[in-house]
Parts: sequence; C-alpha cells; structure tokens
Amino acid sequence: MRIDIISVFPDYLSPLNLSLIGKAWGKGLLDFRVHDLRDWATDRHKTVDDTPYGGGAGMVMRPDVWGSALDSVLNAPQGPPQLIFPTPSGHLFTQRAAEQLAQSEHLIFACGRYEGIDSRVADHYKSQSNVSVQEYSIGDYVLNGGEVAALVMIEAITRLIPGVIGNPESLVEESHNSEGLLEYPVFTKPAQWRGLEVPEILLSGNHAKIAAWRAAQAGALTAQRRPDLITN
Ligand code: 6GU
Repeated sequence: MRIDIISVFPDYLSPLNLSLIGKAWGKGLLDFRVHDLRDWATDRHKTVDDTPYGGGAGMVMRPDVWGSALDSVLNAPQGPPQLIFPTPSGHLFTQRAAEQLAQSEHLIFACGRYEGIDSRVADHYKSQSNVSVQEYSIGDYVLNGGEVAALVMIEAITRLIPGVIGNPESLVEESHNSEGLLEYPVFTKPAQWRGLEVPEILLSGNHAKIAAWRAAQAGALTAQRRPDLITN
C-alpha cells in the first residue's frame, strides 16, 4: 500500500519509521511518502494560509496551494486513490472505516493546521471521478492539526494488512472486532499477584466454558462502559 501524507510539519510523521509499521515499510509492504505542503507555495515566503472570509479568529489554508499539492500526488500510478482529510468536523473514524481503507492500494492524507483547509478543496475532489474522498475525525476533542490523527488512522489501517503484524490471529479477538464489543479482560502469570487471583475458570482447561465466560465478560464490560455500542 502506498500512503502519501501532506503536511506543513512533515517531521510530525517521523514515528512511521518505528516499530511494526517501520518494519513493514522496510519489507516493502508499505510505501510512505511524506510531503511538505510549502513545496507547492508560490511566493517567496512560502505562504500556505490567509485570513478567513467573513472574519473570525485564526487562519485558513489556501485552496490553490492544496490543489497543486493534491494534483501532483494524485498523479501517482497506484490506481484509484482514497483521499482522507483528518478534521474534527469529519465522520467518526471507526474500525469499520479502517477495514474499508485497508483494502485500498493508495491512501492520501491531507493534514490541515490552523482553522482548517478552505472547504472548496474537499468539495472539488469529491466531484472528481478518479478519487474517493473522506473527511474523518478520530474523536470528540480538538487537536492542533491533522498529523497526529493521520498517525492514528494509519496505524489502525496498516495493522490490518497481511504481513504487517506477526500474528494475524491477534486481529480476531480484540476490542471493536467484528462482534462490535470491547475485549474481555486478560491475565497471565503469576496466578496470584498482590492478593488478586486469576479467575478460576481460566485455569480449568475447559475451552468451551472459557469461551462462554469470555463472551459474557465482553458483553458485560461493553454494557457498562460503552452502552452506545450495543444496538438491540
Ligand atoms: Cl482528524 N483533526 C483535528 N485537528 N482534531 C481532531 C481530529 C482531527 N479528530 C479529533 N480531533
């Protein structure tokens, strides 16, 4: 999978070199291209923003600079790309969204800063047939820019690609999996720690009973902490 990321702070994306994602990059499973938006600015101050029409606080990123940057990255030969705008006013990014995006061969993250990117940029690319456009938020809080949100989405997406994580079975039994529940609690040795014991059933060797206990725990935990995830 090729992933282009455009930002005015390309160094924010340096964690992509680390851990499992960095290893998958080294193996050729992932191909990251981090771009500095200022490379497409045309004046000598490399300006990428201006004051908002209608007034108000802060600065808005210019559509002309973003348009040049996105046109150049969209010309890559990977086939139909998905263009993602991280924004606190986007649709909520979920495990289902990660699964859908993991099917793509080419993702482009357009990371805005300040008060955001001129709204015409997303509208323009939504009207183009050679690209699919999505605006995503990673949760109900405000970040300084899209970079950290892009890192979050990239980790959630790329760990679903075969070969990126060592043990693909660990993808099946985890929170927000296809069951839509939180994961059951887990325990390891020692069996007694600071007066706390591991639930007896897990030491029983009865795999059917263990599976039933885990399913009940996942249901109870989800009902208590995240009732919004339970549909019926
Ligand atoms: Cl995607 N961007 C910013 N700036 N803030 C956010 C966010 C994204 N998701 C939640 N808060």
